[in-house]
Amino acid sequence: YPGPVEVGGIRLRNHLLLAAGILGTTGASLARILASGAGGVVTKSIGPSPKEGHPGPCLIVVDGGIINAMGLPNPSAAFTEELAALQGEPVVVSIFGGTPEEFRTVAGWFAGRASGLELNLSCPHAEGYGAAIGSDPALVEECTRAAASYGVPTWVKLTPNVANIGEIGAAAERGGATAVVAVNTVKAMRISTALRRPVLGNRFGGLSGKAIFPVAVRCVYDLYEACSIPVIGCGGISTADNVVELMMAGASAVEIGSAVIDDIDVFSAIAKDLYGPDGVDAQEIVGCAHA
Ligand code: RRO
Repeated sequence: YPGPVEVGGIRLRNHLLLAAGILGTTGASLARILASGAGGVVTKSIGPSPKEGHPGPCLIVVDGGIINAMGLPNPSAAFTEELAALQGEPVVVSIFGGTPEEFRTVAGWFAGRASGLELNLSCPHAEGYGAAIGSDPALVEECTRAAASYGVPTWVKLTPNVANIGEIGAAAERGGATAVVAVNTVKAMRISTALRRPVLGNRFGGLSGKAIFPVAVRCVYDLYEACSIPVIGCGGISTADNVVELMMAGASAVEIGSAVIDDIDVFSAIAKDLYGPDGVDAQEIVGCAHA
C-alpha cells in the first residue's frame, strides 16, 4: 500500500502490525498474517524457560472484548526454529524476563534472527514478570538497557495499569528503546454469580478489545508528550478510523490483536480504507491532536 515505513528502526510494509499474543506462536501462523496484508508481525512473548501457562479457562469473551490469563505459555529458546522460514520478513520477537539479566539472555537468542525485539514489561497477571517490572521506572530503564545492548531495534511495550505511563516511557527511552508500544491489556476479572467463584482459572486476567480503545488513545497521547522516540499504538483497534485517531494522538504505527480473532483479514480491510482514495496522509496526521 503506502510502500515501506520505518518505525523505531524497523522497516514495515505498512503502518499495521499484528499485536503480540495473537496467533504469534508458530512460523506458519505469522506467515499467514503477513500474507493477509499486515505490515509486520509481533510474536507471542518468549521467556527464559519453557512455560505451560495458567490452568483454564484462560480466555473469556465479555461485552466489548476478551479477558485472557494465558500465563505466558512459550517454548523459550526453541522458538528460534519458528523463525527459520521468516528470515528477511518484518518479524518482531516479543520477549519477557524477571530481571535485567534474563532480558539480556533472551534478547541474545533473537537479536539478529528477527527485525527487532519488543520487550514485554506489561503482562498484568504474571507473577514476577510483566507489570511488576513495567511500573518501576528504574527497572524499566535497566531491563531495556540490558536487552538493547545488542544494538538491534528494541521496542518496549507498556502497561496501562499505572498512573504515570509518560514517566515509564521516558525511562525506556533512557535505557535505549527505539520505540514505545502502548498498551498491553487492562487488569480485569469476572465472577460467576451462579458458581460464586472467579471465572478464569487464574482468577485475574487482562482485558483487550474495543472496550479499551479510549484507554489506548489516552496512553498514546501521554507518551507522545513524554518521549522523543516513536510511539506505537495498540488496544482495541478494529477500524481505519481507530487507526487515524491513534495517529492523531501520536502513534507512528499501530498493532492490532483482538480484531484479528473476529476477522483474520482485518489488515487488508483496514489498509483498503486507510490508504484508499478517501484515506489520509499518515505522516501528516501523527500527533496533530496536540496542536
Ligand atoms: O500470556 C499472557 O497471559 C499474557 C501476556 Br504474556 C501479556 O503480556 N498480556 C496478556 O494480556 N496476557
